[in-house]
Amino acid sequence: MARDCHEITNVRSIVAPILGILVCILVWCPVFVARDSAAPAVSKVEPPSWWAGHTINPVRLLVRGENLTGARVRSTQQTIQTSNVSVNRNGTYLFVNVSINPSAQPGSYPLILETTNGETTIPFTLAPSLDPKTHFQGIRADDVIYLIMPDRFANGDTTNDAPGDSQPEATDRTNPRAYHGGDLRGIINHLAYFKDLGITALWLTPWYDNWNGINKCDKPWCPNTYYHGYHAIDYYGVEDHFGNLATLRELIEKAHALGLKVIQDQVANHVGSHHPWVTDSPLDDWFHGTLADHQLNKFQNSVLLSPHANRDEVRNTLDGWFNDDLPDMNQDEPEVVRYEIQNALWWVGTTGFDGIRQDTIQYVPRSFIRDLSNALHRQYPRMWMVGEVFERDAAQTAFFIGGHTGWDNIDTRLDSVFDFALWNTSLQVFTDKQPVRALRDQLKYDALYPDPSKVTTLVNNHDTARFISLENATLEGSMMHTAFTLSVRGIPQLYYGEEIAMEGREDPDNRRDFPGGFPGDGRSAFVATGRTQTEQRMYQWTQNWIRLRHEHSSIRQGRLIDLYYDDVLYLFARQDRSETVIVAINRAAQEKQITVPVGSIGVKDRSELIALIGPLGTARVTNGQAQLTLPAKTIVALAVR
Ligand SMILES: [Ca+2]
Ligand SMILES: [Ca+2]
Ligand SMILES: [Ca+2]
Repeated sequence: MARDCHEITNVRSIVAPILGILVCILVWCPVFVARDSAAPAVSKVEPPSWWAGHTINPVRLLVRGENLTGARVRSTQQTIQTSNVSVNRNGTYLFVNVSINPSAQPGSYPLILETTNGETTIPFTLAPSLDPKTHFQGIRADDVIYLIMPDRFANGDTTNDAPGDSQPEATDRTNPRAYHGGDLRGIINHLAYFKDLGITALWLTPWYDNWNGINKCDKPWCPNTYYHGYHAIDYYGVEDHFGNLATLRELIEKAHALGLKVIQDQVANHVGSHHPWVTDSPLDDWFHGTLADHQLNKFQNSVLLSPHANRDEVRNTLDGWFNDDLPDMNQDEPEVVRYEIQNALWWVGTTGFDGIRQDTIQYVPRSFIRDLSNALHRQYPRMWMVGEVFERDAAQTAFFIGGHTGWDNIDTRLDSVFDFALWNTSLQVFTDKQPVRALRDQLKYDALYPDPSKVTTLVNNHDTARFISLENATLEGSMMHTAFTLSVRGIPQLYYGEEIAMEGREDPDNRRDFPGGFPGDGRSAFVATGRTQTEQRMYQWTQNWIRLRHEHSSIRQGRLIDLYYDDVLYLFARQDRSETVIVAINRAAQEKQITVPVGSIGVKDRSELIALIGPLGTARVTNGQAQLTLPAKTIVALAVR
């Protein structure tokens, strides 16, 4: 605005400057004065709290408001200091560094924001730190993870089914794309169920606040909602359909008290299209592109692996908007990197959970994955993050796991990736589409991983059809697939309902309500008496294999050694210093006689192989071999004694 006045007064005449000044005073300046005279206002502070003695210090606040142009920010207390203020072009976002003296005590530390037109307060608090002995525990191969979609698991609080601003048809259990009413209270109410099954960690799909409106379109699936949680409108908010921050903290504390860990689903790659940043962003380059002008991500994912890829294909895959709809966060902008790293750490420190699942991690720069991993581990040494690299090619998943340096000289330091390659092979094998030896053939690519025991193996997830609904699927196949996932190397992850062989084709059919979780359900699969015979058989089987895993360190941590493989059989050992367990798969419709070369894994003659799971007698080892008769269409486990 000063420039406008200057241009008008810069007229080369004697009269013009006077006229110019008069125009400024009489016409233009009152307009600007009126606009400028509005007092500053603050509507959101991110993060709203932080900690003294934190590895990130100063913390950089992002303040949303109005009339922030020219603002200064100061602290009224000696123990915290402000610096490096910057304000966006519209005067609607302000960044400020806050340095916290390590001796500062928890409490309220409001900051004063001043412009020439007034002052206001930026609320900010220092929180007490949670006990690191009982929080931030990390995930390891001793754990068994259970994935839950909160909206579809159990409705423990009907008062939050339709928050004030939602339309009636947004909550509709007959519409697979509407909210169904499940929530955090429903999960709290069923913690004992997970304990009974043997689960040690719960992964919840995102609990960020999502838009409560309904998308209308001319497609068959409309109207649809964001019940799934992947379209955040507030990186610091809890979805109001699920509960609030207090409910979330209660869930995590109660889960911890029972020995259950919790994993947050984070989405650094994108936000939802209804996020306020879309129409007014903190910086011009906050996103890759704008709503009007951006690339569509073509998902050419292999260009991320290839050292020979061209720049345009790589930029499309990193910068393109997911589904053309989801604003892609620009991690090439340092302010975005700081914002997202602080956000990730704020959730950990505020709620005390134990691990992170990072959505679509391929689409953020590898340098960002590294910086985020380092920041997490620096503050919370046991913290664990698994990345979704949804690829059936182990070369690509292995490229993203930490512990080795890629051709780009980057070690992502990422703790784990999902093993979609082995998952896919297991689905194929146990629906008779590939020979059983394909399991061994896939596992040989473990050579690509710095430590294959760190991958996360999955039975299924919320983006894939349920096992029992696959072509050629049988209950026996489902049982073998689950048992294999629970006995092979890695950290196993189940998906709610697979333990009762729930049906469901592609998304959203694979996200049906858990039976008994909702008011009015005719039966409850949470208890044995409410399960069908098939459900109970699958449940007990899953429970037995989880128990076996908990009871045998070799299955959790031991080396995996191939013993025998052909079109219908695969036998492998899991072996550590203290024990050897043999897992034997027979997919054939007949029982099979097999001579197992156990001498090759150091098992001595006259040892016995004793069945841990499965209808097998005891076999004695002679001349380094054991004769087994494997029952049809099942998987058995034997201990060496
Ligand atoms: Ca509810
Ligand atoms: Ca919401
Ligand atoms: Ca991206």
